[in-house]
Amino acid sequence: MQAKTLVIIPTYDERENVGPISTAVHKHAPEAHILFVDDNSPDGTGELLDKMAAADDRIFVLHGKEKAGLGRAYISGFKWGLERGYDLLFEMDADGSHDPACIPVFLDEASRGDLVLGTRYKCGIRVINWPLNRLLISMFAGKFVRFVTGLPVSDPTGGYKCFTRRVLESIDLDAIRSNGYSFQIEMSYTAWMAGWRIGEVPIVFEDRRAGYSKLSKAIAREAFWMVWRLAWRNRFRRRPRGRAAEDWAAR
Ligand SMILES: Nc1nc2c(ncn2[C@@H]2O[C@H](COP(=O)(O)OP(=O)(O)OP(=O)(O)O)[C@@H](O)[C@H]2O)c(=O)[nH]1
Ligand SMILES: [Mg+2]
Repeated sequence: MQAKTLVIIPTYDERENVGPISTAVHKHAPEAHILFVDDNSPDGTGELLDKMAAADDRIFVLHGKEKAGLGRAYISGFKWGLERGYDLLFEMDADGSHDPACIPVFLDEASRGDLVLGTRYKCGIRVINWPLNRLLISMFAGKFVRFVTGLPVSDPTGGYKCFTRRVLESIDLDAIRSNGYSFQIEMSYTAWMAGWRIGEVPIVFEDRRAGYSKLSKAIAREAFWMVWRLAWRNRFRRRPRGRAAEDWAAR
């Protein structure tokens, strides 16, 4: 039987992007359901999503009251998906940076692993249309996360990923505190520390086609401090603990 798949897409002012992204998801994964989590976007994305959901029974929308950050949007999306019995829960940006053509590759890897991360930086660099300074910051941030926490992945700030249900069920979602890039790091780090097997698949990342970036200095600052906080939480231990460590070694 095919795994019940949910693609969660947070949106804030993504009016031009939500139509094309849902068409592309269904082109490559016709049976997947899509859950948009919109934070009352001033540009009317929420109303457009309601129309799309009314026209296609594979599309769903959650509405937040105000811009509460990417992390909060995903946490409410995960809870929604777990309550409704999905087996695989994807994270994907709305802006076209995460190519839905990769979904089948994630699905294949998820049949062997517990958490699958899209990576821009393993076996080469696959980032299109980013200014050099942004690329260097992103690559350096990845190295920094690995250096401080030991998390053995090549692109820990990436936001294109696929969780199996068991991983999300094992995580106390209400205890996940971070919101911006550090949300991606905190989720993967928490899964890894719990002993889950992490797989990586190569993705090509393209800068957003339309709309504007919501990245801010505050988000970068949050990520810097969160990395230290995560490492401290486990007293700078660099591998999963207890039974989890045995599970990890056995894999
Ligand atoms: N619901 C919700 N979605 C958000 C929020 N902030 C960002 N998003 C969405 O999260 C995704 C990633 O945000 P982006 O602004 O693309 O961040 P980024 O990919 O790091 O930066 P750019 O690609 O340069 O814009 C997009 O789909 C955004 O619309 C938020 O506060 N609430
Ligand atoms: Mg983006």
